[in-house]
Amino acid sequence: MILGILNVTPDSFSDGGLWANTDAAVEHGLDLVAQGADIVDVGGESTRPGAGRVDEATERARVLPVVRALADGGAVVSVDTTRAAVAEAALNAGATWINDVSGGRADPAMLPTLAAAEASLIAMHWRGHAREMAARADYRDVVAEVVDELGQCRDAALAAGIDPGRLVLDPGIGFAKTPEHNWRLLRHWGALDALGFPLLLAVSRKRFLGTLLGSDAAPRPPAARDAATAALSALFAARGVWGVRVHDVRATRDAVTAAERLAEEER
Ligand code: PMM
Repeated sequence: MILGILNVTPDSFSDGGLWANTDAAVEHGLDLVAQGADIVDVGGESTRPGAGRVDEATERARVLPVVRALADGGAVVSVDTTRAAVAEAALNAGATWINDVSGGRADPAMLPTLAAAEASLIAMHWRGHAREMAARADYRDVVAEVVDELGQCRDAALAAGIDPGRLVLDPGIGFAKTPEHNWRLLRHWGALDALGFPLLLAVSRKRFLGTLLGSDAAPRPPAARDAATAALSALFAARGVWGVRVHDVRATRDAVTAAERLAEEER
């Protein structure tokens, strides 16, 4: 599955401000579908490291009209939110997926709300909101701790009544993690299979790719990280990851198609 990213925000790290008005956002979302996105992931609150929270009314005003128009246009829509009330309104407006970067932890009403609505959930590994997360990038064994903490998220989601067939897990690359933590998680991705659920890889344009392609002091700018994003997405698609979440859908769709064709030949 390819999730195409649609940030309806003025301040997201790579596409902030580009799709901040409803018409531009809807047009871009439909374009992502035309480029090969299976799901359009609409976000109204930036989770970039250090970002402040937006209030609920602003988040709703950004997201809901876009969700409604995309769903009316036939797109499968996911909403990237940590607020249960925004999730509920988005589901009523036609979204079928909620992508919660806090894995249900930020808002205690989230998991019961999604269970009642029979929504599908992407639950990400999380250690705190954007302001706090850099200070929490502290692990003895990042792989074991992420597996353990994400397992607790999975258990909470199932205990709340979320259908196991509607749950996807994501280790949260770049969230409370240094570049070294991210690379370790990617290297030991197989350990996440022990969680027993489909997995999402979300590396698109992230800073650890910028520092890889440039330097710590002068990272490659976000929009010039798409080839590296497509390469990792293709490698992980060939290994059977459930989905990838990307900004540049066209490049990733082509890369994934070629990688899967080769994987088919090898079977
Ligand atoms: N990263 C961002 C936003 N939402 N959702 C999931 N499930 N996983 C992620 O890694 C993730 C996310 C930050 O990137 P963006 O600002 O480009 O959307």
